[in-house]
Amino acid sequence: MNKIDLQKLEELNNQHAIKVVEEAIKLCKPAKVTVITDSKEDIAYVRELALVIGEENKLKMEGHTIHFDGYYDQARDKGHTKYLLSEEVNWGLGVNYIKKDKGLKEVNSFLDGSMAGKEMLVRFFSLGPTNSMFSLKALQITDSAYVAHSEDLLYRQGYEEFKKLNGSPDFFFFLHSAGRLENGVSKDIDKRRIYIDLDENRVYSVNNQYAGNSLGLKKLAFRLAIKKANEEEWLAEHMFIMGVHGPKDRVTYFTGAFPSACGKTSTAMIPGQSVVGDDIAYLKKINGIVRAANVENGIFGIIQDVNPQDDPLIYQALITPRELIFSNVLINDDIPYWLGIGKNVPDKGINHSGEWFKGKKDSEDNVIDCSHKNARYTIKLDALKNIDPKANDPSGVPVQAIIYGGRDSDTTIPVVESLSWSHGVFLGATVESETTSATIGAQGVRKHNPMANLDFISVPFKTYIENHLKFAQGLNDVPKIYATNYFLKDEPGNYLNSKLDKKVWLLWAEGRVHSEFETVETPVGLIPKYEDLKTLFIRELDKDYTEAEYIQQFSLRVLKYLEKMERMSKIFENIQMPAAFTEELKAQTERLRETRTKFGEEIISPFKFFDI
Ligand code: SPV
Ligand code: MN
Repeated sequence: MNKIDLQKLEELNNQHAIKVVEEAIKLCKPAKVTVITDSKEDIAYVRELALVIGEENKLKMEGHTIHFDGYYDQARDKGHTKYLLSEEVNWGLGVNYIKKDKGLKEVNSFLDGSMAGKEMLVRFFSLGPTNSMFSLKALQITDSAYVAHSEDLLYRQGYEEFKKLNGSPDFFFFLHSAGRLENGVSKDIDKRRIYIDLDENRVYSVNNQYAGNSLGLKKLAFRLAIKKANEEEWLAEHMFIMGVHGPKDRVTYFTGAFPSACGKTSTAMIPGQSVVGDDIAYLKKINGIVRAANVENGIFGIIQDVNPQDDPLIYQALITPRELIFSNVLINDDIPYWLGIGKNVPDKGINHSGEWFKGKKDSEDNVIDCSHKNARYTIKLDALKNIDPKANDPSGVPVQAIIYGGRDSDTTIPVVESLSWSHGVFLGATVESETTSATIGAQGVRKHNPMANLDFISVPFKTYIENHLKFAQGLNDVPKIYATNYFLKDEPGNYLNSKLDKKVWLLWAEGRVHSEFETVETPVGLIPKYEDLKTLFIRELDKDYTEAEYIQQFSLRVLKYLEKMERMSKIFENIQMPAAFTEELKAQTERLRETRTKFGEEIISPFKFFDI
């Protein structure tokens, strides 16, 4: 490390940070170490470096670059993402772990000399807004300028924030090496490892580049944050934050957790609303109300089906000059194309498989699409016209409602309000999503994904749910909780709702927060009244919503719901759960059984609950 870089590090006055960097240097043996501050020059240096070392290439439009991840490095590697633990644990929903000494030995052996001949970048970030009680500090060490550049777009600068630590070792740190590169991509994918050390607030990641694996600040810091949140009694959640715009300029903030392909981004981007964040939120109780802050400052979004029709605001951001990284799309004549772009795609070019032509197959005889299904764009949040004015507010935004969104074709109604906070936690903890053609494996299989957080919960499931249950205590204003399902189908398999209908569910929920609509109580929660939906459909979508549609969509499919409760009972029978949760499951099942007996029907019209 040269004098200037050393000085930058020493100016932080943080012995722990110095020690972490020194140890990383000793282990990875880089040819050069560069410390990046919050200065424009330093940040520009990283951007340039990504081009110089070929991890990114310039595209035709000003500021746009393309990065490719290896053909087998296109998504989070769940199998090789493990917790380093000193003893075997049972967290309830399964945990991928490795004995700490064994795991450390292995990952250290892969990191040993991994930066030989390469440049190590040392970067400081803030998770959450700066100058804020939400802010957690994070130190990223990487030999990937793509990783460091992506984090520039996605997170707030934290060099100055680190100074405010006053020497405290209370920060997360991430050591990443892309390992040996071939054509700009990680070569030793069989040695890809992501090992999380919860005790030391550190994560090691090696031989990979895909952001979900490589960027410490994203899903790796998220796991460390969940543990911290549980200890300190706040929530770290896989949630968007949005402003829902009700009548007369009223803005009501919602957070929402949806497993992939359940409508998370499309909800956050509903026309007329504003976005605070699209992936990870920290929620804290401040003076009796829940406030939430976006952990990030940018979007690492799925690009498939972003087109002028379905996603006009994101599309607009992607076709105008700005700092933007495309990953794993098709490049032809320095112009990016992707699946569902809404225009003709050339039949050749370069993509994540190298030279690509229409009909190209991989070594397992699978046809390679023009772009990967998980191809992405990385932009700053302020690239979007619908960014909420409070997106960077150090005190976050007040949260008045939480949505849990699942995906199933034959059971759950489009929108329901929970009967209570603990019933709402139950709704979140029992979210299921059916696999689609966009996911790997068989289609139509239901996967249980509590709070859309299954992959990231880093504490025993009981503890995680207890923390949620407790969170409402001491609040003056308890957020309402909703469950949505945008994917209900009729017998022949047609969707019962159009893509636009979710706007009505959302605005109904917004109105409920302000006591504008009455509800009908059913065994599964509070549902909207027909008249209110009819008014909202006309007001918001200029659409005539018929009584027949209401009956079809909001009928209680009681047998199907009972089947879901059976699936849940099976899952939870072997897990120690908080009594309040077990009660909710029992009570829910009881209410469904009684209703079935009382009406003697399998599908019960919502109108039948009106007179109870
Ligand atoms: C997700 O998969 O939930 C993402 C993308 O947000 S990743 O960075 O891979 O986690
Ligand atoms: Mn995510």
